[in-house]
Amino acid sequence: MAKVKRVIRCFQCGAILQSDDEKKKGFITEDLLSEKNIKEQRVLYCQSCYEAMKDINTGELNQNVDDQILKILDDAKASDAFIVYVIDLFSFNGTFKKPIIDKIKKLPIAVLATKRDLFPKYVKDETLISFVKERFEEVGIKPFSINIISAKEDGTYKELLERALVNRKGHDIYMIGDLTSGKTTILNRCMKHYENKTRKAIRVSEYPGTQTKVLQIPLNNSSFFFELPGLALDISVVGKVERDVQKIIIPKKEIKITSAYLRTDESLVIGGLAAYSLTKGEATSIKFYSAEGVESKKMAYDKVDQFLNINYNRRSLRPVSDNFAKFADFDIFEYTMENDNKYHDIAIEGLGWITFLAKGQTIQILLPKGCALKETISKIGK
Ligand SMILES: Nc1nc2c(ncn2[C@@H]2O[C@H](COP(=O)(O)OP(=O)(O)O)[C@@H](O)[C@H]2O)c(=O)[nH]1
Ligand SMILES: [Mg+2]
Repeated sequence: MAKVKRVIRCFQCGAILQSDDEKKKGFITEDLLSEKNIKEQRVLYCQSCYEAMKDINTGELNQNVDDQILKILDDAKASDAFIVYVIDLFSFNGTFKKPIIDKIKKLPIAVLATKRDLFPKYVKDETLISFVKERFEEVGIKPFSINIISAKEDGTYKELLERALVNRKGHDIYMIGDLTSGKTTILNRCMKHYENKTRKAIRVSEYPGTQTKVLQIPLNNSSFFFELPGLALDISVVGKVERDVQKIIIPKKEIKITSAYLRTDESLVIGGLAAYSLTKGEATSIKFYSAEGVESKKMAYDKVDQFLNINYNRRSLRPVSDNFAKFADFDIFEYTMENDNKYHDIAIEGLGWITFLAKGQTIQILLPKGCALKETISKIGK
């Protein structure tokens, strides 16, 4: 009788893995191609794919920064402008783009964190503020101020406008923020309280020296408010899926919380887009935070691949994106948690996050390729 051996392929390029010839396709070191790794169905990559992917997520993801925006921010920097930085509280880790941060970090930055209404009432504003503050400090920004706001409450906008006008100390104001972070909503509310005391008109026109259209609002005869184009959501799930999928994953009302209890080798699959799996450690209660329409389902870890394959055609667990059809369209990362008995979050940018007590578990996350993952100590978790 012939012996049958399972052929193991690279999860990325599909090459058959071998550890005989480093110069040939699919090479992987012998220790990685061990019986144990194969038995445990560890995801394996050939050496050259692994090298090519190393920087993804652990280093810097492939973020596009519009040169024109950087050019505009050169002016902001040179003129000591006041920056209004708008973030969407549900998802803003993808907003931090190093070239942009480098231009603005020495300027006074007022952070407006929008969509407060997506969070339950019991979450205190101070909690959200300290979360935002930590994230900005991580990238080297000490915000001048942080305001937590919601379009559902009209009261705050007059005060915000007045404060910005005082704090700018006569300098221009530049508003930046991701696409769909809520800039237009804020501007519309503030404009109700704005009075044009100049002879200049409010207009959308090319920013001097660029081909980029910018909203310009005169503040007095020598200074302006500029609204920059929205920053691309290039490392967010939102930026990688079709419009109808975006509509499902962007929350419109209070975030849905799904509870699950994962034993070792169980997974919570999130539509056809992601999965959180407990691959090592004791059984763990998790909570998954997402938009209302995002469906999730618990299953055995070793059924996930097959399920995603079938679900791509059947669409029984939504949302499913046409852009994420096969293995190679996803990334897999593994977090080995501390054993600090504190609540931690692991967020998939634009899609949601899980919260759980860290007890040294290994959590594996499958997510759309090129999207950011962020692990933090939880502020609102329990
Ligand atoms: N729930 C909620 N939705 C908001 C809030 N602010 C903006 N939005 C929604 O977020 C989406 C993007 O807002 P918009 O102001 O156009 O963002 P912009 O792309 O930065 O100009 C729209 O669907 C808004 O209705 C808010 O405070 N709460
Ligand atoms: Mg807008």
